[in-house]
Amino acid sequence: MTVRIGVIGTGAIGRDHTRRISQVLAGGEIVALTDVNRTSAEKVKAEVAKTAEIFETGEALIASPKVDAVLITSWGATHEQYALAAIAAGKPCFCEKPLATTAEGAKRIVEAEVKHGKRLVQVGFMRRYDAGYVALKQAVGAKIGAPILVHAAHRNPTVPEQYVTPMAIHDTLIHEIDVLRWLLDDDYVSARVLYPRKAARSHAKLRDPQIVLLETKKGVLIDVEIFVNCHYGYDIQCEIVGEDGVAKLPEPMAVKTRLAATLQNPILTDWKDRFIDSYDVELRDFLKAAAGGGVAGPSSWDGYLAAITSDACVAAQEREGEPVAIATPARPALYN
Ligand code: NAI
Ligand code: ISE
Repeated sequence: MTVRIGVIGTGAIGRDHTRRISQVLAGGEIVALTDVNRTSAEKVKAEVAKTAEIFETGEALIASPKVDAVLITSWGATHEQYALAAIAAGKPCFCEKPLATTAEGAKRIVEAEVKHGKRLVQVGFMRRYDAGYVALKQAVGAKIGAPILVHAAHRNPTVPEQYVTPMAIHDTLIHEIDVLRWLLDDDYVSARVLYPRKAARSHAKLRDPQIVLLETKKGVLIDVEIFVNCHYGYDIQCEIVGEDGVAKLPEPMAVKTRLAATLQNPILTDWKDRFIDSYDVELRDFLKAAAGGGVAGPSSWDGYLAAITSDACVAAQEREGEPVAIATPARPALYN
């Protein structure tokens, strides 16, 4: 069966996922597009989805009988309204991270899905599909003994002007929040944020870089550096220290050169390239489950727990250095 897909938000990742479904993956067809900026939807239609119909609103796209399943790739603060509309329509939806920009918003999605009685939302936590993270998880389980410490870094070369301090958490750190909970099979109990001096490339509304310290129920201490104006590249690092050894996330494949008396190893600069395979695999998973009318992969529950932690980290940003407690609610049976 070919799943007929509608895409809400045709910016950077909406365009890339549209290209992926149209040109790379089997099992899906982009039949509908919408964006508050109609010109963007028209451009994406012309480039990678020639037969798609352009809808005036996300709600109209979700309601259309032409659309079997939905991709929500608009700005984070708009995800909740579309996820709720997709659940109300009984249609599977792939919602880019964050599920919602607050825990309250994410909770409303969980409650709607539980009421509906069936999972309909996959959250775009693509790192769970990344071959490097999957290998790291295997090493943590089988080789290095029980984890004690995690050192991680999330570095972007640059971010747009409208990127402000809390986005370092709900737009950027949200990836580590989810993938480390999954890697360690653990939950968070507290968060702290520390700031060094502000980097020269930052701006008035962005404290960059920053260090987030997370503590887990099993007693693991995690430090994550978030540096979104690091300039030199897109660099994701993760090292886990266990009882018996240390496991490190592999570097992306790159050709080393020996030139002009220098040994060089290139570093990627764009998240689209760094996780290109993981996006393919997560959407293949989505298309497969959506063909049967459901979803698999990271759930609304995962999105909700990430949002609870994200809210705590934003509060910790405002209380520099002070710990903020994180409580994990009881899991509804739907997500067992
Ligand atoms: P973007 O700004 O390039 O594109 C967002 C698009 O959504 C814009 O064209 C905008 O006009 C449109 N839009 C905004 N509000 C809308 C609404 N209410 N209805 C319809 N369209 C609307 O942003 P980008 O980078 O594509 O990010 C989009 C989402 O994807 C964000 O939630 C972001 O966190 C997530 N993302 C995930 C990545 C990952 O690695 N998984 C990578 C980049 C983005
Ligand atoms: C962006 O939205 C992403 O999800 C990227 O993976 C992340 O590195 C970046 O910081 C976010 O802004």
